[in-house]
Amino acid sequence: MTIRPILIHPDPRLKKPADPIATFDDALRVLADDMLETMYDAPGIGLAAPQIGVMQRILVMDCVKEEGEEPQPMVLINPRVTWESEARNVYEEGCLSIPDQYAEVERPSEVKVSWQDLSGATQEQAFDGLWATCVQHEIDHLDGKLFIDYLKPLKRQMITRKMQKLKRERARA
Ligand code: K1U
Ligand code: ZN
Repeated sequence: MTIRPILIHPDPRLKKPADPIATFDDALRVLADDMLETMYDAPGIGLAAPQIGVMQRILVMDCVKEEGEEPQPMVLINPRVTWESEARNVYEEGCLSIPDQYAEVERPSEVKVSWQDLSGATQEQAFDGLWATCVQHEIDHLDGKLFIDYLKPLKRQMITRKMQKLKRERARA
């Protein structure tokens, strides 16, 4: 398994919709393993393939945060929201592609998601709480959308400028 570098905003690959996956082979299993290792190493609770520069519709997540609790890694391929609740939830979101920046985002508090697993079989499950927030944040990545796109333009601009500065500093180091 390999820890892959995570792209930092702004990057054109983070703004582009990813392509559906049609081939369920060993290369896809390697990609999923690498994404899980990259997510746990970061550390994060989710990761979408475009964040490591792979423009395919696959995401991983594990929202079990408590020490000592059994990890619950999930791999979702070609995921889509099939139902969303009218009830909304506000959560202070972060993003591995926008380090150290957090902002409140309002989303449906429950969603039903359909996806394919690594064997290509279709699965469907309802998510709530942090899992619901996370799966929506990750599906947004597959559609080229970032959590800062929900913010007022001034706040978004401020965060983008901070990230441009961070990238310049990292390039010099
Ligand atoms: O997609 C990503 O950039 C990962 C992101 C997912 C996410 C966080 C919060 C709300 C919605 C989606 C992260 O994992 S940021 C890091 C983070 O939240 C975290 C890290 C360590 C422990 C607990 C949480
Ligand atoms: Zn993110």
